[in-house]
Parts: sequence; structure tokens; C-alpha cells
Amino acid sequence: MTEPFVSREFVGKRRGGAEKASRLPPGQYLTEDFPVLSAGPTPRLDLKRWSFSIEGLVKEKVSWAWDDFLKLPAQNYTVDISCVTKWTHLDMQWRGVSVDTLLEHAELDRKAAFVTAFTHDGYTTNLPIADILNGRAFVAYQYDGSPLAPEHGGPARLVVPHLYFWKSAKWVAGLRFMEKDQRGFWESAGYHNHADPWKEERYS
Ligand SMILES: Nc1nc2c(c(=O)[nH]1)N[C@H]1C(S)=C(S)[C@@H](COP(=O)(O)O)O[C@H]1N2
Ligand SMILES: [Mo]
Repeated sequence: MTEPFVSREFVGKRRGGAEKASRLPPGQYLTEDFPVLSAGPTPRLDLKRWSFSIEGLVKEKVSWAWDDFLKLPAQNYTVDISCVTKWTHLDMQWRGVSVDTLLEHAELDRKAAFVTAFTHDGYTTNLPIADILNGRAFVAYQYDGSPLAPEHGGPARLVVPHLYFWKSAKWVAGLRFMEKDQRGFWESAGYHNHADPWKEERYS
């Protein structure tokens, strides 16, 4: 008996399917869409007045204007994103600056243990610093090879791929380092404080 030529492709597709399924956190479904979810209207930010700051428990506050931010070393990221509303989008392509790179410009106080990402629309979200260091978070200004769309947080948003997407603050204006944890917008409204999709940390 001869092997039909199509079998190889079939096996390949099935393997791809299993590989994708293994990357799907519990209770999530796969989508190719990129839904928009915001608590308020999309702010239209003037790049001439845009800034990003690192403040709080740092020796000196650091701020970048848009032009300076673009001069920072950037990286491409291919990451899987899971939203608490249950969609997961695999292999999303972003470009931006890692938080590690940003922190090379600031001297963190030893007491700094938590961070609040604050934004140009007043939204906040909180994270332990371990969740934003060592390549785990970046400030993105491109998605899929194009400037990040305003409804998705453009000109720039925080992306923390290993946590539910509400931790990825759109229209991010900076990071405030603190000794004590302080719940952000959704965390104060009953969402989980940590938000690991693999542990289904949805609500508290
Ligand atoms: N500044 C800001 N960031 C935000 C939000 C928001 O309302 N304001 N919503 C959060 C929530 S709940 C989700 S699920 C994601 C949605 O991002 P998207 O609209 O690009 O899909 O952004 C998060 N970041
Ligand atoms: Mo959300």
C-alpha cells in the first residue's frame, strides 16, 4: 500500500492543533481576533505632550518624551495573550522596550517590591516587581508591524503576556514603585490581585 501524499499534511495540521491546544490556559478559547476592552473612551494623546515616567521608590524620577522613548533599544516580541473574558490569541507580534531596559535608567530603592502602572486615562493596575522584570514585561508601541492603534493603547501600552490582559495597561504613562501593594482599577473591583491565567486567577 502506498502512503497518500496528503497524510503528511494532515499529520502536520494535527500536530499544530495539539501544540496550540497545549498553549491554551484552562477555560480559554482560541481566537485570531483582537477585541477592544476599555473602561472608558479612547483618549487621543498628543505625541508632543506624551511622556513615560519611572517614579516612586527610585533615587530620581526619570521621564522620557516620545522622541526619546523611540531612541531606546527596542525588541520584537511574539507572545500569547489571554484575556479574563476568555479569549486567547497566540503569537501576537509586538515591538517595544523591555521594562529591564527602562530600569537601567533608574536606581530602584531596595524597599521597592510592588509597582503600579498608571496611564493617561486614569486606569491603574498593580504588580509585584518580579512580574515585570527579567524580560517578563515591555512597553509596546507597535503591533503586527504597525504603530499601536489608539483603541489598543497607542501610542504605547504595557504588555505583561504571562498575566491576564487587564494587567497590560493601555495608554501607559509610567510605573510607580512602592514598598506596599496597592490594588489597581480592576483589582479593587473584584478581579484577582495577581491574574495568572494558568492558575485561573480571575476573581478574588
Ligand atoms: N488604560 C487602560 N488600560 C487598560 C484598560 C483600560 O480600560 N484602560 N482595560 C484593560 C482590560 S480590562 C483589558 S482586557 C485590556 C484590553 O486590551 P485591548 O482593548 O487592546 O484588547 O486592556 C487593559 N488595559
Ligand atoms: Mo478585561
